[in-house]
Amino acid sequence: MSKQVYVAGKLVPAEQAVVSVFDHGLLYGDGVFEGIRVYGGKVFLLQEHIDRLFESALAIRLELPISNPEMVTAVKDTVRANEISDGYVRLVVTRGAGSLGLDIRRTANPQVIIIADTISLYPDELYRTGMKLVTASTIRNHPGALSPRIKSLNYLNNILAKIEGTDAGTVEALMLNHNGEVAECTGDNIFIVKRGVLRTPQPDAGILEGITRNAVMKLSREAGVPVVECVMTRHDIYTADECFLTGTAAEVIAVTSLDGRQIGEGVPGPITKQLLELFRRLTHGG
Ligand code: PXG
Repeated sequence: MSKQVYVAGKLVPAEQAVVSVFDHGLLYGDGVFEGIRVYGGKVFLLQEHIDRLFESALAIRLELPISNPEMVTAVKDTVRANEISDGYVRLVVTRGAGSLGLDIRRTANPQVIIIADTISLYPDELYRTGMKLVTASTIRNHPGALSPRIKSLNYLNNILAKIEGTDAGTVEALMLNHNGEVAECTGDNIFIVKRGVLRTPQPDAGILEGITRNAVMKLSREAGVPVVECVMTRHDIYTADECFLTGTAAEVIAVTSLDGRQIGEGVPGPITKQLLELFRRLTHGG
């Protein structure tokens, strides 16, 4: 069976799924996207992802050509057509083809693209041992320039930070905001545990409000572990009992050092392990 991609309102074989070289998504990173997991044939937290996509589009003044419920159906149809049981959906909306200029009034036909595929994950080993992080010198986008709450097609900010992590031999990198406070990682949100309380930066710290983040905060509260959204500095991470990241691809993964400094006992902590277990139960319908 050949891979089917949703583009221009229908499913077509992958090799026929194309957009114009004049599309402002390509020319200017003018568009929005989502990354969603499929577990056991079910699209995980689909409505939350579509709602965030519509909010990102609203924030960049991009009017989607299909409605929210139509988008839900299109994603489900694409997953089914590709017989994906455990995998990944990439949902992309571009401004559409236009002239070689910034004026959006000269663009037409925003493109909705849906790709359902397999996903490459961090090795199991990393979940057992925890990952190392370094702080990138590249700060997160200033919210007054381009809000990190928008999941836009312009990810250069994060890519530059990720390169710094790769250069330092880590798979993720910590990004600070314009005030020097902890924001998030390049594709994951960050949490610490201190004296039995979960702490994470608030949305207006200049972060993407992760859907995994929100799900883990709910699981934590239900398990009796309080959660506080607050300003965090690297001092809080260096002196934390536990640290972990959350994200669609990563799920929940322990962080055991930052900038070469050991965090807590240097191994995945008990609350981190409990939340990973609870999250995995949630993804598997438990
Ligand atoms: N922060 C940033 C900057 C992200 O891009 C997250 C946090 C976590 O959000 P969610 O909603 O996933 O819990 C993200 C998500 C990819 C990819 O292919 C990236 C993300 C998600 C899925 C795939 O690079 N980033």
